[in-house]
Amino acid sequence: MASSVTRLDTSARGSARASAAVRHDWTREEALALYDLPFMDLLFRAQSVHRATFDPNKVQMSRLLSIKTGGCAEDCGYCSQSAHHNTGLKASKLMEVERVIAEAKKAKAAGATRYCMGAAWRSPKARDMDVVVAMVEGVKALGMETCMTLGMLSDGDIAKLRDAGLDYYNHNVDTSEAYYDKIITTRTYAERLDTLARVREAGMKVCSGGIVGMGEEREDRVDMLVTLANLEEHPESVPINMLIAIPGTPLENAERIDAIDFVRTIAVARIMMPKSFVRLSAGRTEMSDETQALCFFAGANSIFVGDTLLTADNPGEDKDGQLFAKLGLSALELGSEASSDQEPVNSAGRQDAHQS
Ligand code: SAM
Ligand code: DTB
Ligand code: SF4
Repeated sequence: MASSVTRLDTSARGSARASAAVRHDWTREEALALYDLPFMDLLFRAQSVHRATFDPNKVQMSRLLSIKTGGCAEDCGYCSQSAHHNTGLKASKLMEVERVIAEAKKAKAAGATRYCMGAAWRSPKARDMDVVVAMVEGVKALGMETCMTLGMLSDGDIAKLRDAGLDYYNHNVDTSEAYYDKIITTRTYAERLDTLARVREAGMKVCSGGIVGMGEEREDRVDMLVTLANLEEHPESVPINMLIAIPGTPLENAERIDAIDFVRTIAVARIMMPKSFVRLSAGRTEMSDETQALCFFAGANSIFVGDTLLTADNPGEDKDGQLFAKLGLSALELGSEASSDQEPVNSAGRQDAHQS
């Protein structure tokens, strides 16, 4: 390992452009060597990779809505919505389309560009599909990007969502394949990968990431990132959630992940998936401004906004407004994403200096 650390260490000081190459052949050893780099080298390298593609002072903003809450047949050990756990959450039926559109309008007014609708299902029932299709069409008509997370999908469901114009489908791998059965037993890792592959095949954008802080080892964190980075195409969006330990779930007493380890996970995701949006997702209410700032420096460039996620709390507009003002961050507007063909610029419009 010492030699690969040295090699990575050297390239950390090399060209930001070269290190932003998109690869799909990452090994666990390479990923671990990145994870174990001296923190300053890791962050410098992640920030260099980040600047090769993105404006480092812009953050994409998504808003979540739980369109069907609780009573879920799956046994995901972290989840407030599983019928297997006693979390005291009140289950509800699928929301009415008009209400979803009204909520999406509010989110747009508050600055969100993408509306993510989540349902506590193992997979949607046929009768639900007409309703979710109407939701996609209604939210799209507002001029927002749409994302749904509905569990596993049949090919028919996928075609309906694609034809409705759904932009992103979220389906997380959640953790490493090795750790997975400590967390979920009712759905396999292979089933998750299969759903992701079929969504991609149908031409939709993929949002896939996972959770850290579930008692996993650092090997599990990097294995999860290797799985994501070695997909045929990188997910356009990679949510990294910090476990929100929910009373009544099997993970209620999980030991909190060290903030530096969380930042390392974000940095490795940024380096391995250089052109993807890496989302600093669940768990921000428990993070200091300083931890979040380090996550942005490590290459996170997307967040969930608003005071709720699906069932849990999120910092909300005022707190995020203050944080963004302190850090000089601002919202990424729709259609303004830097593409890999562009010269990287910072928000002051200057081209970033590249080292050679
Ligand atoms: N039921 C659908 C599914 O699981 O495919 C969609 C909704 S589910 C809540 C979406 C993702 O949210 C999960 O895969 C997990 O990564 C994340 N998540 C759920 N509960 C969480 C928690 N307590 N802390 C952090 N992340 C969580
Ligand atoms: C993702 O990776 N995180 C979001 C979204 N995708 C669907 C969900 C976070 C849920 C946090 C716990 C809750 O609100 O219940
Ligand atoms: Fe159900 Fe999704 Fe929660 Fe798992 S994460 S229990 S599938 S709502």
